[in-house]
Amino acid sequence: MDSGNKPYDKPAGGIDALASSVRALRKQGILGKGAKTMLRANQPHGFDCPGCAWPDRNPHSTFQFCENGVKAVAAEATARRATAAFFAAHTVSELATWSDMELEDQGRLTEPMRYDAGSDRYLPLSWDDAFALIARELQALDDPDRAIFYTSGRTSNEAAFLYQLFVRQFGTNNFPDCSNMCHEPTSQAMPEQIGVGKGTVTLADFEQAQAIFIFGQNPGTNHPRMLGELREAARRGCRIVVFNPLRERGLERFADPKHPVELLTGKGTALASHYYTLRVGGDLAAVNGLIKAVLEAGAEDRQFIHEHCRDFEQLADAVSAMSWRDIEQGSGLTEAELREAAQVYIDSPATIVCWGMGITQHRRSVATIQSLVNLLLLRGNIGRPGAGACPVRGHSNVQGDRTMGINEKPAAAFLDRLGSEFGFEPPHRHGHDTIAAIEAMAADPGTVFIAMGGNFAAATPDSARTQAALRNCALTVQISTKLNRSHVVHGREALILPCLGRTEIDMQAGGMQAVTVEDSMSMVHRSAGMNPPASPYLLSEPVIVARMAAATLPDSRVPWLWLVEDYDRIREHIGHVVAGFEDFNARVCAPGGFHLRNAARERDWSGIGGRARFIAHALDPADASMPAPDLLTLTTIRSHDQYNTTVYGLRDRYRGIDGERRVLFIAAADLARLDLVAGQQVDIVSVWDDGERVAPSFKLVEYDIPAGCVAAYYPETNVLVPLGHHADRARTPASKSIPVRLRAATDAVAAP
Ligand SMILES: Nc1nc2c(c(=O)[nH]1)N[C@H]1C(S)=C(S)[C@@H](COP(=O)(O)OP(=O)(O)OC[C@H]3O[C@@H](n4cnc5c(=O)[nH]c(N)nc54)[C@H](O)[C@@H]3O)O[C@H]1N2
Ligand SMILES: Nc1nc2c(c(=O)[nH]1)N[C@H]1C(S)=C(S)[C@@H](COP(=O)(O)OP(=O)(O)OC[C@H]3O[C@@H](n4cnc5c(=O)[nH]c(N)nc54)[C@H](O)[C@@H]3O)O[C@H]1N2
Ligand SMILES: [Mo]
Repeated sequence: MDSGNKPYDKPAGGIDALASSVRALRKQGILGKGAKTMLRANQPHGFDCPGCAWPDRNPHSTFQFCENGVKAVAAEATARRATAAFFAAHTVSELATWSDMELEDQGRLTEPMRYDAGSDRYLPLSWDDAFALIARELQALDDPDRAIFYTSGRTSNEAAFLYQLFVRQFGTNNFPDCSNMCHEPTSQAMPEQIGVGKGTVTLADFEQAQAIFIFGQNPGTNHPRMLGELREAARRGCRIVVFNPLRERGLERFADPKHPVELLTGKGTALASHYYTLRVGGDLAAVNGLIKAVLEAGAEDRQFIHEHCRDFEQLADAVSAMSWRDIEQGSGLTEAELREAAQVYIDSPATIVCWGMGITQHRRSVATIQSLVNLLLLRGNIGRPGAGACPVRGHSNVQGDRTMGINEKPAAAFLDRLGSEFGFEPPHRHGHDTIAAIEAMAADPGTVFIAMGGNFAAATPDSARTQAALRNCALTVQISTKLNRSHVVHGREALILPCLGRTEIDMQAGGMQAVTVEDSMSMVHRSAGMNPPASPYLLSEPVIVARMAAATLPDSRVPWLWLVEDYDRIREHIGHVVAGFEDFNARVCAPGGFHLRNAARERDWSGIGGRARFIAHALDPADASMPAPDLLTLTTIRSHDQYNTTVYGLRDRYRGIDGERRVLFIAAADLARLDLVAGQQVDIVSVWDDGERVAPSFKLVEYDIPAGCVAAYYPETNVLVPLGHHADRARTPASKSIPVRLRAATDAVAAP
């Protein structure tokens, strides 16, 4: 292979993972202190790792080593600081030319800052002045729907609950959140079929599964602790079946750094027993191919279907109308491959199906997820030990934030309980999701945009349009731990409000506070930091929300400041409002916390009329899934050295990339067909009905990827994702299937 791309032939994990962790600690200046911090991650009296939403094993077990967990914690516990002196030394126009990595590398934010247009700099201001400014701008709006409140998924349950209460008392449901770009299609698809929008498995099921199917997920990078479960499963003979256009090293072979023999021999354990490199976007066809093969073999579980399901005939009819030719064309897999995978499914008495962003970020994602649930129901794999649906969430509390009411389309029953608990009438009009929020900001120069964490300017699609929309706002407020693009792409007025992170001590009048989070398998547990705050001026997220609310809503009867003296008081209210949280304070004290009830897991279908439902979906016509000859389908992925928009470094170890991020993975066949050579610089041009979007200067890297498909890192490629290109119904940006064309690079690398 060309241009510095050396395929990685060792197992994932192993010595290299340890070495990379040490490098991360050294880079953040916390090599000694960091080790102590790490030992408290995901421990009963420690903090919840901000890395991902994968659940913790036994809370009493020893520390679970996780390379990317170390990087996430180190990035927060860093010794570096972005102080007022730093902001005095750089204009915002200058900072806007820096890369995402350079911005985050400045370290933790230390005090509240306000944009000063005269000097084009951020200047310090007091917290009181910051809250007064927010209150003034919000109160000046003639309509509460002109304010937008974004949430990223690290926000704790307590902060999220207070935040949605504040915003609803203010009068809007404008709650775009990172879920809108992530597992929204999952939350749309599953309730219609099984009555719940969350995964139905726990870690105990991973111990009993006989087959685990993994669609569009890269746990070696994004959920490394999942590899430990897969390793155990593989060693006891469980089949692991992967559908992914890229051969991800972390799904093929893993050496657990905890196991000295694997570490020293460097051999590791083989994970995937079957690996299918389907076309990008080929999953809907592939899953229906599996269903067709199961039906043709007469291997459906008739008794389960008879007792528990409805609309089986519609599914059977729809699938029998699909031809194997269309399935092969749509999936890029052969009938024989799909029959082989279906046989693994048929032979397994208990199967888990996992999925990630490779499934959700497509136009037909809701249909694909409903097909995955159809596949599970077909053989009774919901509500059986060792079996079930496992959507693998991203941010460590993204699932909890939704549970707490961060939802632009809240259920009426939730609003009723919220209203009666606090004696007000919450708004019922649906609010803006992420895409609608961008459109609204672009259209209304008076918008107030407040972000609880995250990096809206970089994470969202159609970067040029989104950034123009942010610049159009009257006020942008970013509640953040570290400097990022959303601070340098701002409204006429702009505030940066620095907050405590997970690893830090949160001291309030009532003593040291813990918050709570919910993981991807619905375990709710406590998280308490133990490092001194990065700066004495930081406030906790709940306190920031309470003080915004107290300043903005002087007539509110909620005792905002009293509630945040002791977060037990917030949890008391959560227990009254949120179903499943009764007696919250007592139950969450159990080591490891408690599991939220999941009706589907108990085969209780009372919430959906007494039966689970098959929902059939037609395939796209063959010509729609096969793009025009010079068009390629671009999927945007994460490197091993990033956390979403936070770029830790330039090394994507398992894919053999080092020292750069502007690379485009492309098949040898496409290079030949398009008369291109590896190492050449190209501009990527996305093709859409409202004109071209260009991402300049990407280096071609020849890669084992199906012909017609290319891959590149996000967020650099978000400039290519048209705002109108999103999942049907769920409106998740279709950032894993962007129609693009390549042309020889016209320019040197442009600014970020
Ligand atoms: N270290 C680290 N951890 C993280 C994150 C991070 O950025 N870094 N992000 C967090 C967040 S918010 C999330 S949501 C998760 C994301 O975790 P993942 O869901 O793993 O997300 P991605 O890396 O975007 O893509 C997953 C996989 O989808 C494959 N893929 C691409 N297109 C297709 C397709 O059309 N079909 C199929 N079947 N596969 C496809 C890619 O090859 C890749 O292996 O991880 C969380 N954890
Ligand atoms: N093209 C493309 N676009 C995508 C994706 C993709 O795969 N492809 N993935 C999408 C997905 S799955 C997601 S979830 C979104 C992510 O979207 P976001 O959640 O908006 O983005 P992050 O990069 O996770 O946010 C990073 C910032 O969060 C702040 N932060 C970190 N910790 C804390 C904390 O404890 N409190 C507070 N208040 N702030 C904190 C820091 O300032 C940091 O700069 O991106 C989406 N965008
Ligand atoms: Mo995500």
